[in-house]
Amino acid sequence: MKTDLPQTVRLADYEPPAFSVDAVDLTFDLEPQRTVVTAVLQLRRTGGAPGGPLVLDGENLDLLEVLVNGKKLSPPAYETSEDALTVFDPPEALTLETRVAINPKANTRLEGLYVSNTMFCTQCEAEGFRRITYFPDRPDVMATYRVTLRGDKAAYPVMLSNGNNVSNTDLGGGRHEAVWEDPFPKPSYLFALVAGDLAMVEDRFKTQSGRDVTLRIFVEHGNEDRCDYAMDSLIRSMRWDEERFGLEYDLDIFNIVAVSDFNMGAMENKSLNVFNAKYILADASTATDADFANIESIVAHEYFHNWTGNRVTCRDWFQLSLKEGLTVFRDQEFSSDQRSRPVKRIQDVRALRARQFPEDSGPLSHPVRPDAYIEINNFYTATVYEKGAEVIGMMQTLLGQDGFNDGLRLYFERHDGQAVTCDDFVAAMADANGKDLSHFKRWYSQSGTPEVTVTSAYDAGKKAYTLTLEQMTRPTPGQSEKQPLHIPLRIGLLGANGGDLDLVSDSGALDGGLVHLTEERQTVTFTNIPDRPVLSVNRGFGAPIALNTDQTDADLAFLMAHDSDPFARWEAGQQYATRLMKAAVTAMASGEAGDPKGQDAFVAAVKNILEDNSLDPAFKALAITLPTEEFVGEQLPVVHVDEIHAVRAALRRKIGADLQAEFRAAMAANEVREPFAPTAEQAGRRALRNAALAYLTADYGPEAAKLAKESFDRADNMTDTIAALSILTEVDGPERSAALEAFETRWKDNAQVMDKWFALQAVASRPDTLSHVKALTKHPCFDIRNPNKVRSLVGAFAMANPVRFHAKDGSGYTFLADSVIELDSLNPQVAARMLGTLGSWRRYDADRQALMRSALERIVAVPVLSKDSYEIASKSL
Ligand code: B3K
Ligand code: ZN
Repeated sequence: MKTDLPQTVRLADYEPPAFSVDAVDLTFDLEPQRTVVTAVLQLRRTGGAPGGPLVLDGENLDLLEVLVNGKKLSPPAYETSEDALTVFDPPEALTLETRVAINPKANTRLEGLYVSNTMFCTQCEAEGFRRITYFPDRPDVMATYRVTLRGDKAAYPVMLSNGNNVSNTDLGGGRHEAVWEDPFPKPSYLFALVAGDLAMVEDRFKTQSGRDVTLRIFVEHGNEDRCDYAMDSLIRSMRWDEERFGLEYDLDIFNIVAVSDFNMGAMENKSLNVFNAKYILADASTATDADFANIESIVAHEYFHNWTGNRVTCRDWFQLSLKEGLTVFRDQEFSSDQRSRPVKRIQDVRALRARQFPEDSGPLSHPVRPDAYIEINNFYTATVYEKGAEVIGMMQTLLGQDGFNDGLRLYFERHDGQAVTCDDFVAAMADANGKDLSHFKRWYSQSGTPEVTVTSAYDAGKKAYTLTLEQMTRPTPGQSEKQPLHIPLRIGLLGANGGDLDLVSDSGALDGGLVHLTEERQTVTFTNIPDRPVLSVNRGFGAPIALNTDQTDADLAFLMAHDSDPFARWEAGQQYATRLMKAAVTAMASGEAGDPKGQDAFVAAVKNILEDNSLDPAFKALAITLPTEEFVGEQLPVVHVDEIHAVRAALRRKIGADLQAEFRAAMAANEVREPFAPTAEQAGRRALRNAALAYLTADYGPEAAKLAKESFDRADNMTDTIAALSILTEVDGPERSAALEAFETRWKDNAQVMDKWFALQAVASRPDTLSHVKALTKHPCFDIRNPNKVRSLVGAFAMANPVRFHAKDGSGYTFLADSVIELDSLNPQVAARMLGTLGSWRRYDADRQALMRSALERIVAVPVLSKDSYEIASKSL
């Protein structure tokens, strides 16, 4: 908790550790309210001032004993403070033994060792290990660990830690002991332990070199039959990483544990991944297609960390994207190979635009490699993760897949077992390919989304087509001057028949279909172009930029129908719809009528997509979905909340009304009649069927209520159930409460499914939503200590319901601030996450600005505020 103003940590101040730790021996005597941790560290001076003290991190520890080389110390030979243990005059090499007591049961932060239901579990990344024992808790201190767990045999029959289980002993008196040894040196943030009465599901995997690996998933009793998909995803990830990158698993055992109380999605602890149960447990009746896809990608992500993160880790937390950007890139590639690559790309771009673009244009904008932080947990951001992955993807574009693989091989050759930097990664990529990536590297240090403006000119006489490309990045906090970046742009020119023209240019910037935009302004001239072509630019969204072009509405409709790049087809539709909605919002905000006629051509283009038999249903579902209200808001100088909501809803109603027959046909054609399977193919049909249903019910009238209720009653899987229920939460008839009650009665004992029920009510655009949300905080299934519940109710309301969260009277802001303040004293990490949406206050009208600011000011003024919330709230102001 903040006593003085919290300190800023800076990359520029990095110093190597004064002492390294060669080996760690930990013993846990596990009791929920008083666990005693004995740590024996083999330390060696490797830096710092000669003769300087040994300083170890430690927070919330009750120190019982300190021994150096077997001799007990007393003050003043050592000293403790709120966050450290200092040992004076330490020998150059020493064995340090400490004994501390901690209270896992009282740990509501869910960092360090805590109790979830009745099981013990840990979360150490980023700085949780210091809440378990005194240690140089920084990623560049890598050591081998031996861990002894002692606990009640009946309460904790399962006791797990990293590495191999080397012995199990009955201690008598109802207690037992398990010893685990991890042979791979690792940073403390990858330490984990789990103890509890857990059920287990087991499978096996044979690696390409013939190692037999035992795979286990531990869950609460009763959930054993909901682990199949996670296990299958794990096996597919292991195979894929061998095939794509030649990376093989390195131990004989790999464990996953699912826990109900978890601050994030999952954690890649060496050989003992701990997961939010939400991303393990699934079956047709409880999980949606989106849940299955998330499980697949998160299981893969954590598994992939074994090489990108664990074997090679980060030197310091500024380098977080070294492991996170790279591992996101890897899990995205995996999912693309398992499912549809274009569909995956569209989903990833939607997520990037929804989360990273606003971050990058707001007060919390930071580079992929940040250079300062107050609380590192605040930097597990869309920028570090998703923009970081885009930067890796651009390197693959620049080097080609083979060149990229060579770079990765060199990276592991050089750095296996080390804690390194983003510079080391780029150097391996550059050296393996004989390329200079120094200009490209600005993507790591420069924040903000580059805006690229493309203007075209066609010279009919010369049959030449010239593009002028200009890039600009707006100032961001701490960076007023911006430099041009190296932006690879995939370009296509479509001829009158919709096919791609051959690209011929004498410009050095063109390389295949790729234009390298490296300066502020460049021109590229294509020759031998018979007629004015239609331009397709930034195909595949190869660069994470915002684009302005001089494409006409007709160009966009043409691209929607013909572009050979599926991403670009989708994107053309999004740009077209955005254009129409922006115009209508601007007109409405200034009291004008607008020009609804312009919308007919767009509806015709949507009809085209629906009826194009060459497209798969998953793609169609995405292509007919309008950009979100948030996305439209970002394209406007001022976010006119109510007008945007009204305009988007009206456009959806119009599309639904104009294409009734087409949507009915799409529903019928995409009905899944065979038994449920979580395949991409079935998921695609369900997505299109449900998108069609949503259009047919877009007016939320009595007919809509009937149709949605029918669909709800007939649904035999969670995807269709949720699709219907999300419509029913908007209607006014009796169908609404009937469906919500039926759902609650059926699922009240399943926490994960109830999360969906909370979230649906929180995102309903009805005027009475906030009063429902407030009432739901008193529901027996709601618990402010459970992060999933907070995210489902408070998070969904504040982050996915713009029209109600931004209610003109400020009630949404007040509710959020109250929730954040209450949560901050329990779980700062989750509290800080919730308040991010207030940071965009400058984007709204004057009244909302004032209300949002005062909510932020109220949070900053809390006398005992965590540094997590302090950093987000104060930087937002
Ligand atoms: N590395 C963890 C995230 C830890 C977050 C700490 N606040 C999960 C992941 O990215 O795989
Ligand atoms: Zn990760």
